[in-house]
Amino acid sequence: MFGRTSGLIGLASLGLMLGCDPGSSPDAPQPYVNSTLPQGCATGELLSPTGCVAPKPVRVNSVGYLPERMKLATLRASKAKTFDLLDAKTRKSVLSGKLTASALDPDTGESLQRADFSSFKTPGRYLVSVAGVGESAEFAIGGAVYAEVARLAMLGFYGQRCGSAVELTLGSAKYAHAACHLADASTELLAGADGKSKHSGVGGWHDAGDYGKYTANAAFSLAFLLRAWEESSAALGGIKHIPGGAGKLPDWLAEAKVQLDQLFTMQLTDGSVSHQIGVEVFPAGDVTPTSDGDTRRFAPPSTVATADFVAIMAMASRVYKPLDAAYAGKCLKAAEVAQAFLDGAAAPLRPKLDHLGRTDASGKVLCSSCWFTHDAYFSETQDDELWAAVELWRANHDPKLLTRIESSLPSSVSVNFDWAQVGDLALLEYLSASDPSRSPAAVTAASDALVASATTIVNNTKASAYGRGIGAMYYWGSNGVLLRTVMILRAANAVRPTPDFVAAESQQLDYVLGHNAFGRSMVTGLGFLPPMNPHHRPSSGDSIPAPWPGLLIGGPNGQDSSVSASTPGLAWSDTVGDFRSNEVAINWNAALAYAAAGLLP
Ligand code: 9MR
Ligand code: ZN
Repeated sequence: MFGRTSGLIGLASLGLMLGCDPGSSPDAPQPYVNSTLPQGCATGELLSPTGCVAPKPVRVNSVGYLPERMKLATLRASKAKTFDLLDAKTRKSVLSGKLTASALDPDTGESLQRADFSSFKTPGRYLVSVAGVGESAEFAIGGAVYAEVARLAMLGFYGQRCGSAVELTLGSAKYAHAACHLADASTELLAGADGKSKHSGVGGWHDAGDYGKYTANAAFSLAFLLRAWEESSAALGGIKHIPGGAGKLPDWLAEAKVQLDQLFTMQLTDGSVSHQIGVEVFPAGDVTPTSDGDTRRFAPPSTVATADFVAIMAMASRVYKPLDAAYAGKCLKAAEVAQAFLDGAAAPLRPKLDHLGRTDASGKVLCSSCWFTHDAYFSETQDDELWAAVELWRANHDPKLLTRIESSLPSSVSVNFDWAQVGDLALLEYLSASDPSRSPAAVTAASDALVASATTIVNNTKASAYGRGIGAMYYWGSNGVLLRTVMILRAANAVRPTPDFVAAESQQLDYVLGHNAFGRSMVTGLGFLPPMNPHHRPSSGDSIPAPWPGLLIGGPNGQDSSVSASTPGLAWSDTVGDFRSNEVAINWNAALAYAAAGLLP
């Protein structure tokens, strides 16, 4: 009934095949220089939030390592045979070890040596030193190293808030914008009563470096935050990222509620859900949220958006119930109304976004691949309906729904799932339910699929120079895909506890925090040499040299980055025009928040 399509990594190229440049103005990437950035670092140095800094030859997780987990550092092949772990303050060696023999990393073409200091567990601040080569950035070893990662990831979401004033600080930098996009959104593309009525879509988060709001990606991102809360609520209660506090709810759930509240506004009178709020043509790269004056419109509804809405509202009803039963009830009702629409729909609704082409006076189409004509976050798969069914069943325990679900569960779990493979999320959510009415055979089959995927992730992690669970897959949003493997590993470990599943988890975070070919953190405002020029309009439009904090950039993209694809592991450039490797997006940040959440003390 729900069908299963694969879709795996065609995603990145899909946008290109459609002739679209999502993430930027449709016509061309818009490279430009933020003139407020201090220029002129010395050769060999890069700008960091604290000034010009030389990259370090020894690459580490520049935030830190948990005492009981793997601890790896990597350097270009050298004559050195040994390394030292130095106490950062005394600079005395606390551990000496052997470097591995050099080995070629095919992803980057670099020959590398590795230092393993996993056996050292004493909390403190350290660096890795290799005689004749140099040192790593400083990092911590400690039980709470991921607390700041989780807090910053949530601060990243806070900074993406739309429709309300936002003000946050990091160090001495103060980031702010007044309430934006208060006219959200025109209903002219909606049919019937919805097209005539005034309908406010204000609120939520900006999706990415653009200001669009997309139901499918909002729901997908929320699923990670809500699942994190269910798994780690005790620890997450201590994450305080909202300036001035959140009020009654814990900050984590208050942040998620900002987007859930906006999603209610996407639902139309017949229960269906608008695919997105967007513009015809993206504003220029340095337009701030409040100076973005283009008309924003509700897109017509889509099956994908409606099903994802059902799923996330049903999930939210479960998660918010203990804290706010009335809100939980409202969420469940909205989910049921949307599901009733889907049940009555004769055929899947595609978003039909292609009737808006800007024309000149003579009627010539000026922008044949306008943003709004692009099916952002649209996939032909029906696994969105499976995800909806699973979450609804977890809310209402309807046995008929369970029968349908169990006959439609995917037989495999993609190691690299993203917004277009929510069937994988459905399987994970099915397995996490404690409902005894599940068929033991279906549970076993789903567990086997999950464990097989986690085993592949472990094998990839072991084979990859930097411990990447998705190995050499480098495409649009690969950092998010990489961190999403943590959800598979964690879920697999819950059904079949396996030390390798646990060991591979933190290595994914190591990668985005500096244990990578660049030796740089890929989260703004965090760790060593973080991105300074993300494709993120609020960052480009303000006068602060460092970008808005807590945002994970998309990461190496050898398929369609502006950087050479022969060594895909190097295909990231910290330039504002490179939206294919250097944009930010809520589904990537959600994976970061989720991954860090499970590693808190
Ligand atoms: O994250 C999306 C990625 O998986 C797709 O390959 C890419 C092309 O379709 O689009 C990415 O999402 C972008 C979205 O379509 C529009 N806002 C910016 C998003 C991040 O680049
Ligand atoms: Zn806004």
